[in-house]
Amino acid sequence: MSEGIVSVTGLIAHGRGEAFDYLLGEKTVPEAEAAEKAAAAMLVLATRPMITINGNAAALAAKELAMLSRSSGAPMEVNLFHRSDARMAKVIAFVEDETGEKVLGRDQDGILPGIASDRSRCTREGLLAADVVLIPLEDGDRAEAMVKAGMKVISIDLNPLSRTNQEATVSVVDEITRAVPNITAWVDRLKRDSDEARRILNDYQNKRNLSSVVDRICQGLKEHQA
Ligand code: PTJ
Repeated sequence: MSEGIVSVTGLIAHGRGEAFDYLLGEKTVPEAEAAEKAAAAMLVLATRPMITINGNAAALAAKELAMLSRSSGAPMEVNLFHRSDARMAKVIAFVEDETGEKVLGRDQDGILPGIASDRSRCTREGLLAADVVLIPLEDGDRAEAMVKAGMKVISIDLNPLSRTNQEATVSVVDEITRAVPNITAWVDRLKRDSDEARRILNDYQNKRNLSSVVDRICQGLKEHQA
């Protein structure tokens, strides 16, 4: 945050994430594993997958996201909620320095419909052309706008009740630095087996998976109380 990569509200979001991670035992729960597998299947079956990165995702997992980008062929694009030209340049430079990869976002020539002001800005080549988008630690309005724009959305968000997770096509309730390498490992396996990827997606039910995470948290709390 002191370097201007994470916003002040982003720091608060990290704290919220830590609280949910604590409730989940700070580990990848079986529901997260299932969602990570489905996320990988969706990425390998996509025509134009892409990864959108905000300040939080950049600070926590730039290197992990770049590995997923290389493995899945999904380009990375920086999109900021608390946007200024200076912060855009800073976050893009940070991700490029950390990863050695080129990142989209310098030339925001597109508008994601349905959200106000600068938050709608993105690239035509990246986000607007995508059919499947990975959105780690994303805000609910932007997630909803992407779904309305017809994109399939994969969220990574530790709060199973967040609007982002409720809107997403595949909701990964796991800590970003555990989730992304798990998704990458599955992409590496599934990219040679699209039949298996299709089977995984057919069997996967996002709403049921999300309810099961909530049940797991409630059960954990009851056991703690007993
Ligand atoms: O960098 P900007 O300007 O684009 O700002 C990004 C904001 C702060 C707007 C963006 O991160 C955001 O919308 O935050 P929210 O709405 O608080 O959503 C972030 C979600 O990520 C929350 O539900 C947190 O529980 C969750 N979260 C926090 N830390 C982690 C996490 N999920 C996975 N891994 C984490 N480490």
